[in-house]
Formats: sequence, C-alpha cells, structure tokens
Amino acid sequence: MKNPVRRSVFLILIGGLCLVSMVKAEYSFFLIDNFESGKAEKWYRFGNVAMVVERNPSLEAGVKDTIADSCGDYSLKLTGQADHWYAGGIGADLYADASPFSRFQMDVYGNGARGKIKVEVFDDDNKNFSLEQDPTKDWVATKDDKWVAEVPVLGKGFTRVSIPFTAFKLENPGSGDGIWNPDHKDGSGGVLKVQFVLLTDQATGEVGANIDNILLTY
Ligand SMILES: [Ca+2]
Ligand SMILES: [Ca+2]
Ligand SMILES: [Ca+2]
Repeated sequence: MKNPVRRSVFLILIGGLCLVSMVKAEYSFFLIDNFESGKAEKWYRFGNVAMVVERNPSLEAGVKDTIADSCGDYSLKLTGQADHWYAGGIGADLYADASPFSRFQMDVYGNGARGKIKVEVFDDDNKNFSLEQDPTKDWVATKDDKWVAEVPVLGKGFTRVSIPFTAFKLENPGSGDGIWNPDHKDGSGGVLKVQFVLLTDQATGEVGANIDNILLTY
C-alpha cells in the first residue's frame, strides 16, 4: 500500500474496527445471576447443600477492592456437609446460545472451610432442549456432553475466577458428540444448564463459599 492517504484511511478503518470490537467485548456478556434481586429463585438444589442469598460478606470483613465492589449488596451463600468428599450442589437452567462467548466467570468468597467448587455445564447434543439423565447411574448425562472444571475455594475475600471453555474437561465421553457446541444450530438448546458441586479436602466435613457475578463472557 504505497499511497500514504490510502494507507492512513486503511489504518483508521482498522483502528475503528478494533475499537468497536473492544467496546463490544467489554460490555457484552451473558449474566447468569448476580443475586441483586435478593432471591435465588432460578437455582435448584441437590444433595446436602443449603443456599441462602445474604448481604455481601465483604462488607462485614471490611475488604475493599474492585471485585468486592462489583459484587454489590448480595451474593449466594452455599454451605454443605460432605460425605466422601461430596456435599451436593445447586444448578440453574440456561438454554443459552453461548457461541459468542469464550469463558465462564464467577466470583468466589471462601468462608474458611477449604474445599472446591466443581463447575459443570451441559451442551445439548440431541437437540431437544432437555438434559437426559440416568437416575440409576448417579444421574449421568446420557445424550448430551457434560463439561467440568474445578475451582479452589480460597480464604476470605472475593476471588474472580475466569475459566476458558477450552479448559473444561469432558466427563461423560460417548454420551454426546464430545464437541463443545453451545450454539442454537438445528434446534439445539445450547448450554442447557450450569451446576456447582461442593467438594471438601477431607473425606467428611463442612464446605462452604459465597458465589456472585456468575456469567459467560468473551
Ligand atoms: Ca451480587
Ligand atoms: Ca438433550
Ligand atoms: Ca456437544
């Protein structure tokens, strides 16, 4: 591109496109829940886990940082009693077209009882907006892919956890197509649901955490 005028017009165009995409990326996300409604209506519970929306614990801990500020007034408190490292968990139906996004993000506040949160997402492979599970085999997903990633529960204060979709591992090979395809193509329900399972570091014991700002983003 020898002509300097054409070259600068080209560069301005490219710069403008970058700016537009940056602005779009910064403000575009799919919010699953930030609990500012004060309710946890969209969440179901399973196993030995209790949940309650409570005032942001950072306010009580006197922690002041940008992540804590972005958590607003409310977050969801999860507590569980584990048996064989497993306490139970919560989940929400999404039916989301997550194809514009590349990562899962949430804020986690540890309460001192150490453990892990296993994040589970399911993409619809037999295109029926439904998750088929086998109740006789620990509710394993039989037709759709189940993708999992583990998040450590750290000490007090909110930690922002951002997991690229590429870091999720397939837990039920042979059930779905084994491909991360979270779109709505051909009548697929996309990402059917997200679940959080509480796990402890010891075989038995308490585990708990607050979670907030759960979303899909770029
Ligand atoms: Ca919040
Ligand atoms: Ca299905
Ligand atoms: Ca799939």
